[in-house]
Amino acid sequence: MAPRLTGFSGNSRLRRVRAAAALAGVELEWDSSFSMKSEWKTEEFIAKNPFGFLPTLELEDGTVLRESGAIAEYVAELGANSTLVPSDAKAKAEVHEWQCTADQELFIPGSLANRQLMGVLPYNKPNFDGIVKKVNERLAVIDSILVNKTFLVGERITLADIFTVTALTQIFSTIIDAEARVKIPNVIRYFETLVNHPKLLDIFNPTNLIEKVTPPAAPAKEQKPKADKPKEAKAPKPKKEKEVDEEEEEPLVPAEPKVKNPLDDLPKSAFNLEEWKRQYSNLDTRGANGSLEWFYEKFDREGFSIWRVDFKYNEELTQVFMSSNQVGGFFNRLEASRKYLFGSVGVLGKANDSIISGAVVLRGQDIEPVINVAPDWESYSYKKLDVFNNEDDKKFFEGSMAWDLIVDGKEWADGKNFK
Ligand SMILES: N[C@@H](CCC(=O)N[C@@H](CS)C(=O)NCC(=O)O)C(=O)O
Repeated sequence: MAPRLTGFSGNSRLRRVRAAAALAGVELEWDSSFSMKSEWKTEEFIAKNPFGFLPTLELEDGTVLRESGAIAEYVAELGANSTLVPSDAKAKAEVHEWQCTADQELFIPGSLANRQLMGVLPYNKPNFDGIVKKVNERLAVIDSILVNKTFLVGERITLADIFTVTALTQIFSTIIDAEARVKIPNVIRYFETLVNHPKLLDIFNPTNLIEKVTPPAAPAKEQKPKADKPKEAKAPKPKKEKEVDEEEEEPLVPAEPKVKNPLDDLPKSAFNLEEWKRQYSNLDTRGANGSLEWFYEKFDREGFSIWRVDFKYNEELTQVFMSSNQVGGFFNRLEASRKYLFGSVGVLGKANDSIISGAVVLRGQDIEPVINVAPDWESYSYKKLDVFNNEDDKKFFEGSMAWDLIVDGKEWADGKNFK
């Protein structure tokens, strides 16, 4: 049985292993339909791979190898006559050098900066620009090394090239745009040679190089030195307090509000949001005795409202799992409104042709006091739904709740709940 590779297609770390296998002539079993949506973090999987990261390679004797670099190395050495890992100790160390450079100097900083673009980490312009500057400086060094070289170590492709090209695909598709790439012509020539290698063509294409880095449209507030005035507790608040908010540090998960929330002063409601969250988690969504049936029976239209949520910048979305992480980040930043909010938001469509859309149920009739605790709330548009009188609104709401929503032919691919 061929070793079984598990990982997301289009992921640079997975490509690293597949490229090593393709060049070394090693057959791997790999399910190309595997995606972030797949139910992979099972108890059984975590027992074998406690870090829970992908890719992994499961061998015939049950061993599960992790770390894409180590897996690529193992696969490269399985190949008969493979020259991907030189036998000479010095050349082998040089290959390792490049593995470290690719990971530590390009891939990891690139991923940290990209997480800021995706909203998984708070966007902080000086920090983002600082990382991109460092990465560009390193690319300039690599460019000078490649002036007279086709490959990085010796005269043939080695793992050094596979590690480097996978880091390049990652940063070129996220934080290093066309304007930066023209400054490194030798790196680009090298990159083109590798991604168009006949054995690698299928693995690396499409490369999805970005034209221009676009900072988040409504950037999360940058961290500024604290003002002298005493810090106010973070809580949903009316618009006018925004300037105060700008001066606060923004933790990834905001602290519990310590002041009384105006939403607590609304007339008491018989609809229990916490109970709805339990019903939704425990019952099938649709059908007789499903959670939607419960919802329609108990919902209080005066005390709560239902809203459609749409990301405003869908054209910037790339991989489905990255967009799904973005929704997760948005939900994390709504922590302070947990008592007043329930949400079911998904990524619909496929890589490079997707949208983020879904529905939320919240306390009161106005969305802003509940949602504006998330610094990026203005990156989404909101429309109140009337699920009791409007069939389209009802269909949309139910599709969002049941995770089978289709919008303009785009099917629900992955989703997150805020509970
Ligand atoms: N150093 C590891 C990193 C693995 C990693 O971060 N994998 C990501 C996908 S790129 C993952 O599994 N993310 C899922 C999660 O964090 O739950 C490697 O190169 O294999």
